[in-house]
Amino acid sequence: MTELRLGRVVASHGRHLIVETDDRRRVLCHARGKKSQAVVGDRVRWQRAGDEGVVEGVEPRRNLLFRQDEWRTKSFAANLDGILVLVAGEPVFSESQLARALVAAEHAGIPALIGLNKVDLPAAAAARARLAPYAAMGVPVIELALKTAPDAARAALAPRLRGRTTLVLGPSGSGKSTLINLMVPQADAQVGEISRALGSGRHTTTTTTWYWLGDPAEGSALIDSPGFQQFGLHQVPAAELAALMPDLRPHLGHCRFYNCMHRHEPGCAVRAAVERGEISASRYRLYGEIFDELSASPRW
Ligand SMILES: Nc1nc2c(ncn2[C@@H]2O[C@H](COP(=O)(O)OP(=O)(O)OP(=O)(O)O)[C@@H](O)[C@H]2O)c(=O)[nH]1
Ligand SMILES: [Mg+2]
Ligand SMILES: [Zn+2]
Repeated sequence: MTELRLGRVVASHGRHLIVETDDRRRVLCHARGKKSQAVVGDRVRWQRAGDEGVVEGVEPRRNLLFRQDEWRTKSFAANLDGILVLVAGEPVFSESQLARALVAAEHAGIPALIGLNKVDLPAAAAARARLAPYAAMGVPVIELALKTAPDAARAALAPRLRGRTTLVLGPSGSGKSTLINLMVPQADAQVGEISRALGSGRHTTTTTTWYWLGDPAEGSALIDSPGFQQFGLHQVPAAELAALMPDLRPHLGHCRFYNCMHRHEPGCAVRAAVERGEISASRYRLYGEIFDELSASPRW
């Protein structure tokens, strides 16, 4: 038996993985067993099998960002230092998706940052207003015009990304590819190499991809992921949801009933805070929407 080596998963596509060795060589690997458990960002043990490799095991993870509906779990990436949710005024972003991504990040213990892109467009004003509750609850919101003011955008992003592994999430059209191309001059080359190895097309939007920002020794990386329509949060028990929302959290423990779910109960400190304007109506509405989803019994 050949020896097991350590590597990092830098792309995944179905059962195929690209593993990067510590001396930066990339090897197409297959996962042992029925289903690949490894995701981008994982450290894995693998061994050679001809020109290719077989992943034999996944090292323990620091964290894992995933979404979960009633039936399926979909992992984004592992061992992250941060998540950058990129949104824009045009196309108008779904606040529900944004809120859900932030709850998932909080649940996984990963700090999140919001990038408001396309601030050159008139629609930015409305988007900025919709993001005000997020800025107020302590999520950094950085304004970007990735296409029309790239130098300023790079300067705003660079210190946030330095020395960290950051997953970029966001709806289609928000500017994720524009961001990757701005921050990673070798992006085309890196993605071309991966596409060739996976035998997939040039625009592999179904693939999650790791990009080094500059010299890998500096440890800065961006992970590009495909967009998503649904963002299920079934990994979160309904009763824990409020504690994962930083604007609701300070009011917990002040309700009349110790087991208050902050929906219709009298003497609810969360609803009182909504009435005083300390929690925004949109955030409380999203709390209710997600809470109801998590507390409903599974459909058959
Ligand atoms: N006005 C304006 N347009 C921008 C800006 N940044 C990106 N765009 C444009 O927005 C469109 C979408 O950008 P992409 O980078 O392809 O968006 P994406 O998030 O990768 O989209 P998907 O690949 O579909 O998920 C392109 O036409 C960009 O040129 C900006 O700062 N201002
Ligand atoms: Mg794109
Ligand atoms: Zn309450």
